[in-house]
Amino acid sequence: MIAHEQIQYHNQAQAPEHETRLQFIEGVLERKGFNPRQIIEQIRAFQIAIPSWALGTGGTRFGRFSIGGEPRSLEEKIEDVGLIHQLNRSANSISLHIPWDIPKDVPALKQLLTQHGLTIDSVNSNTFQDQKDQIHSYKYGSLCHTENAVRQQAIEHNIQCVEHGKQLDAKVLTVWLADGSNFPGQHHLRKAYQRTAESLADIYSAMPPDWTMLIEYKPYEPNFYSMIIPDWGTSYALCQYVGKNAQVLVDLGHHLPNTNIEQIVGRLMHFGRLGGFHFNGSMYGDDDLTTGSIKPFQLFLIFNELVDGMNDPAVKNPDIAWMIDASHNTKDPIEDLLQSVNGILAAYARALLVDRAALSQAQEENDVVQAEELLRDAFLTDVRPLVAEAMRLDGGAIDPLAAYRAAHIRASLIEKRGKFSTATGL
Ligand code: RM4
Ligand code: MN
Ligand code: MN
Repeated sequence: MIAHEQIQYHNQAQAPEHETRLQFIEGVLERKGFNPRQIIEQIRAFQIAIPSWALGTGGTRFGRFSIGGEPRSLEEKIEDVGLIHQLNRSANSISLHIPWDIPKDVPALKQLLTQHGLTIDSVNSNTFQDQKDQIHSYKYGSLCHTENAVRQQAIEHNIQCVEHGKQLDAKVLTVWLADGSNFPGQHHLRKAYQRTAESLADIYSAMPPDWTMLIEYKPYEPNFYSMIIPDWGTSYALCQYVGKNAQVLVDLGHHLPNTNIEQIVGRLMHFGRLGGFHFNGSMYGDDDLTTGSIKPFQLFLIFNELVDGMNDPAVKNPDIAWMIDASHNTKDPIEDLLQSVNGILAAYARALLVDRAALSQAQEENDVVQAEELLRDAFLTDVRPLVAEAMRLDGGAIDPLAAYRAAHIRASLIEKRGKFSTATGL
C-alpha cells in the first residue's frame, strides 16, 4: 500500500504542468464539438483486470531473472493489485489461475479484497501443466485426450475452478487449452476436435446459469503442428456448440503476425460472441509485452472497432471482460502493468475521439482519404492529460509510474518479502 497523502503530495508537484496540458486538450476537443468531461467520465468507468500470474517475473525456457519482492501468496498478489489500483484507480479486479491461486482462508480473502476495493474477475483453469499429485498426465492433451479418464480429470479440474470461483463471487471461467499436436499424423484432427467439444459441453453444463465460459484461442505454442483451438472461428464454433453463455476470448498475442485483429473483433461483436479480451503487446506472437509498446496504431484500430460496436444499439454483444495477460521478463512487473493500463486507456480515449458520424459518411461516400484522416486525427491526439485527469479525479496519481518510483515501493517489497521470493505463475 502507498499512503493516500503520498499520492496527493506527488500530485501537487505535478498539478501545474497537468493543468496546462489538460486545459489545452479540453479546448481543442470542445472546438471540435466533443465534451471532454464526458470522455474523462468514460475513461474513469473503464476498469481492467490484472492477472495474478503477471505479478512475478516471467521466464522463458532459457532462464528467469527475478526482480525480488515478488508476491509469495494469493494474499500478497491481491496486495500488489490493490497497490496498482490505488495508483491508477483503473484496475479494480484480479484474475485467478488454479491451482496457482487456490483460495484457502475465504473470509479473510474476501475481507482483503474489499479492503482494496477489488473483486475477482475470472478463474482460469490450467491443464497445460502436470501437478505433483495428479494421476493422469496432460502430455498428450487434456480435454481432447484419447483416453476418457484423462478427459474426465481435466473436466473435473475445470469444475473445481468454478467451485473455487463461486467462493469468491466470480462468475467467469476462462478456458485456454494447450492441447494440440507436434507432428503430422499425431492427432486425428476431427476426432480430437469432437472430444474437445464434448468435454467443454460437460464443463459448461456443470456451471451455474449465471456464469460465463470464455474460450480462448491460440495458433501455436506449446504445440507447433496443430492446436485444438487455433483461431477465433474454432472458438466461435465451440461457443455455439456448448451454449449461449459461452463467449470467445481474444488475446492480442494469440495471432500470427499481421493478422487483422480489429476485423476479428468486429466479426465477433456482430455475432454477439465477444466476451473477453486479454491485452498485451506482440512483435512475433505470444510475446506478452507491454500493451501498446509495439503497435500502438493497431491497438487504436482495435479500440475503434470495440467502441463502434459498443455504441451501436444494433450490436447485441454482452459486456466484455477486460484483462491484461502479460509476462514480464525484463521490467518490474508492477511498472509494466502500470504502463499497460495507461496504454490501454489512452487507446480507448483516442477511439472515443473518432468523429463517428463523419467517418460513417466518408465510408458511405467511399471517400477513402477522409475516412483514414479521421482515424489518424483521433490517433494522433495526445490524450494523456485526459487519462491522468480520470485517475486524479478518482484519487489516483496523475502519473502512477512516477508516484510508484518516488515511493520506492519495489525496495520495500524486497525488504518485506525477500530478494528471492518467487510468485507462482509462468
Ligand atoms: C496462455 C494464455 C492464457 C493464460 C496462460 C498463462 O498463453 O494466454 O490466457 O492463462 O497463457
Ligand atoms: Mn491469454
Ligand atoms: Mn498467451
